[in-house]
Amino acid sequence: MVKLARSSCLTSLVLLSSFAFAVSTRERVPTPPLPILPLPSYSQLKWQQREIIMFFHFGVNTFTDSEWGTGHEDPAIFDPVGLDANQWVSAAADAGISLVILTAKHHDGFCLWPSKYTDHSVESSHWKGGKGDVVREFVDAAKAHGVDAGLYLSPWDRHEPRYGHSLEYNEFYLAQLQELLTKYESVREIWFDGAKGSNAPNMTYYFTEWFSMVKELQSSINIFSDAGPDVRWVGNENGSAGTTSWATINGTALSIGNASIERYLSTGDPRGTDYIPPECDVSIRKGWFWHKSQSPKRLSELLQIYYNSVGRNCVMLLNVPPNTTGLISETDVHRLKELRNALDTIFSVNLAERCSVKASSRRGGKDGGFGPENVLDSDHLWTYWAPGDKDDDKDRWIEIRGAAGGLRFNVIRIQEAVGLGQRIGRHEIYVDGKKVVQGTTVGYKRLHRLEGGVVSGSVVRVRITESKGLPLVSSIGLHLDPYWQPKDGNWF
Ligand code: FUL
Repeated sequence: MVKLARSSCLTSLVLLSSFAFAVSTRERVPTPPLPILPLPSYSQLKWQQREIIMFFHFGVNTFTDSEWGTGHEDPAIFDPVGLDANQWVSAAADAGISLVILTAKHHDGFCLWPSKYTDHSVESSHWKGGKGDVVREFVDAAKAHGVDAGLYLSPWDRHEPRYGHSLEYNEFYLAQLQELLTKYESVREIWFDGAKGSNAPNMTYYFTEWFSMVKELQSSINIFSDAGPDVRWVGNENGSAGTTSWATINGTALSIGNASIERYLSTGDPRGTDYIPPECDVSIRKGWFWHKSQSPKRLSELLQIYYNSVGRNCVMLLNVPPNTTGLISETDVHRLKELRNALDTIFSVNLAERCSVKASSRRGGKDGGFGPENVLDSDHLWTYWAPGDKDDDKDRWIEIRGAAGGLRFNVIRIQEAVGLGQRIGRHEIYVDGKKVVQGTTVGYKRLHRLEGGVVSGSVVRVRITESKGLPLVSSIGLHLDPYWQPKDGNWF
């Protein structure tokens, strides 16, 4: 017995050591490089990929032809007899938009849902005999169209007498927040607007309590405010981020409603310790609310806004206000369709797809999985070109090679694998050896609409001249934008 046990012991030793040998000689699969912190959260990544989202400003201002209500409006004026939230959401869905945000309460304090904490709401209006609920109709329509819903709840409330009494008002505001975030199922973005009139009473908002409560009640929500914590304001309302646009920023340097940080908000900070990407809020018309006298911006202006927001690592939040009937005006629906058609025309064809691609080096060698061909696949986040560790950081490049003179384009798109951290600080682009772009950040998406118009060539080289660690490029596109005629000028 003893002998037998010894020999089986020996056999297992031999087996174990040959297994260990097999493990140690197995070829190592190259791994992704270490992420560079801070990283986006799952919800932030999802938000970023939406690219364009939509705002609906609607309330008593729609009926008084104003932008900031006084708080003394008679609820009886609110009577959108033909209100159809399905028409709003279908206009958004047809434009390819996957998240819509409604002003549940603007600065005038009038609530579009029957809040039990105030009588200044739809319940006191004539609309549907006081039995209506715009927020309910809005979230139901969004759900029916497979679109996500978000809500705006103005902190500044010109109707509520508790405003100016910090504790009482914060309790009231938190009560309304709880109502909205428990009654209307899943809410994907909540908008805390920092705006308030210069003569408004002093108020301390209890942001820490607000934000904690929001996260407690909604698991996949992004909180927007001037300072985040998930999405930050871009610092202006014209839909334009800085040409340098970091998603990273120092959260501790930010405060809500502080005009002196507007530039910092628009550029972000390469040394920022927090990942809080910018959102560009802008209206399709001059005002946020519907006014009979206003009409939608031209298509060329909307395209410019797209390039200056989505093309600069931001999400574009486009406001399209319902009118007094309770519908999105036909002119605006038409403009949205034009915008979608134009974006599809420009970006559905990537001329680089027909080309070969080459790079200065690649992580893990030929079959390492990080080759330059990854920039031409349809995954714009998790497959990417990574240069080798030993590549000279002064000369990291990736090249698209077409037939001689065979490429004609006027837009270059570059995307970074931001899931591993935003890294690129400077880049240059050459066409057949001639520099056509001198750029800074890339981020989730960088679009360069060439100032000189259409270029023809065969080799497009993107050089990464500054990066935090290895640059990781997830996608490159060469596009032809027929709407871009820079020589005609006068675009904005
Ligand atoms: C601003 C507000 O004062 C405007 O009325 C609008 O709601 C815009 C989105 O934010 O700060």
